[in-house]
This record gives sequence, structure tokens and C-alpha cells, in this order.
Amino acid sequence: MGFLLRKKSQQGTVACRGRPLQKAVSTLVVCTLSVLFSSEMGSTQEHEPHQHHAHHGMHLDTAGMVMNENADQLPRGCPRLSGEHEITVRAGKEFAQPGTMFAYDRSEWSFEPCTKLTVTLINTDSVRHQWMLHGLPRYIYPQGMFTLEVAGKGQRTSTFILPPGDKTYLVHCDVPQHMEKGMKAQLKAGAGDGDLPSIPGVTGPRLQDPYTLAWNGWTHGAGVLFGIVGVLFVGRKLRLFP
Ligand SMILES: [Cu+2]
Repeated sequence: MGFLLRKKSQQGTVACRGRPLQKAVSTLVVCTLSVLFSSEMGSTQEHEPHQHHAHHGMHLDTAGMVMNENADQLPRGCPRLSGEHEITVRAGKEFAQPGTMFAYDRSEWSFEPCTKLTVTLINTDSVRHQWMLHGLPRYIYPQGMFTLEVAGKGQRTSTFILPPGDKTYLVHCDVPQHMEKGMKAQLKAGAGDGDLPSIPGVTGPRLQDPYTLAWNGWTHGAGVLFGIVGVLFVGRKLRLFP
């Protein structure tokens, strides 16, 4: 189809040069449309590898997925591994705190930079959950991510190596609304570089909801008092009272 459109485009270019005005206008439309179509098709072809995740080091089956496993390539700036650790993370509704729906059984981890970390994700729910860590160097980890995913109850294990430097990495489940509903955590390499907002049990939201007035006995009493004063004031003005 692209070939046909390009051919039309070439014909159109010739026509634009040689034909009368009305023909030239119609062929100009064909020229424009063909260029638009061919550029659209070109961009689709460019994005196809992303859709198929052809270069993400992905291991995928019906039960889950591992993306960007790296057990042996040292990130630049790491002279050697600083250590090797294994963690087990459970993910599911049963770990959610009041006000949330999903959670990991732990919200924070801390390791030395250049640590080789093996993560086992155990999903205790029947829905899909992920352990997705962001902010890694893209020359090893395409899109800067390392991801474990388990579709329903089950588990999956994989390994990656943290780069050098003190940094706080976001960990979350990328299934729509799961992070917003509580499945969010942070991993600190070294001292980290601060805390992330809305980490369950660790930090509050970036923007607080504006419920500044807490209703209790005192505020109720003050409200009643202001009401009485207001009624008396208006009553005096209207000469309802002596
Ligand atoms: Cu999830």
C-alpha cells in the first residue's frame, strides 16, 4: 500500500508541474494525503518493536513475566558487586492498610549500591500484580525498568544489579489503578535521595486533602455559640428583641 501511495505521490508531483489549475489542486490533495499516509505508516513501523517488546529481555508466559533480568553485567561505575541479597515480596489485598486496596507486605527496602538483588514476587491474589522498579540505567535496562509480574496466585524470581550512587527507586505495580490503590514502595540504594510520596506506612501524599477542620466537641460547641450570637445580632437589627 505504501508503494502504491508513493507511486501516486510521484505521479502527483509530475501532475503538479504540468496540468491546468483545477487538476493541479486535486493532485495536490492526493500528494498531501499520500505524504500523510506514508509518514503515519512509517511511524507505526518504528513503534512496532515497542509493542512487541522485542528488545526488553522479556520472558513471558501465561503465568507471568520477567523483564530485563541482569545477573552478570556490572553497571558502569561499579568496580565490583558490593554484595548479593535475596528478598521475597508478597503482593495482595491482604496486606492493604485501611483506605487502600492492594499492597506489598513491605513498603521499603535498603541496599548498598552495586548490590546484586534477587527478588521473588509471590502474588496472593487472583488478579495480576507486578514488582516494577524504575530509574535504572537504560544501557542495561531498556526503559530503565526491572519487572516481575505474576498473573494470579503464584510466584516468579529474577535478578538485577543496582547501579552506583545513593538513590531512591520507585517500586510499584503498573496494572491500572493498583499503585493509586496502595501497591507502591521504595527501594533505597545507599542513603537514597529522599522519600517518595504516598508510600504506605512511610510517607504521606504529595498534596494533602484540604480537610483542615477536625470536628470534635470543641468545634461543635464553637459552631453552636457562633450560631446563637448570629441569631441575637440579626434579631436585634430587626428589632425582634428588646
Ligand atoms: Cu497489582
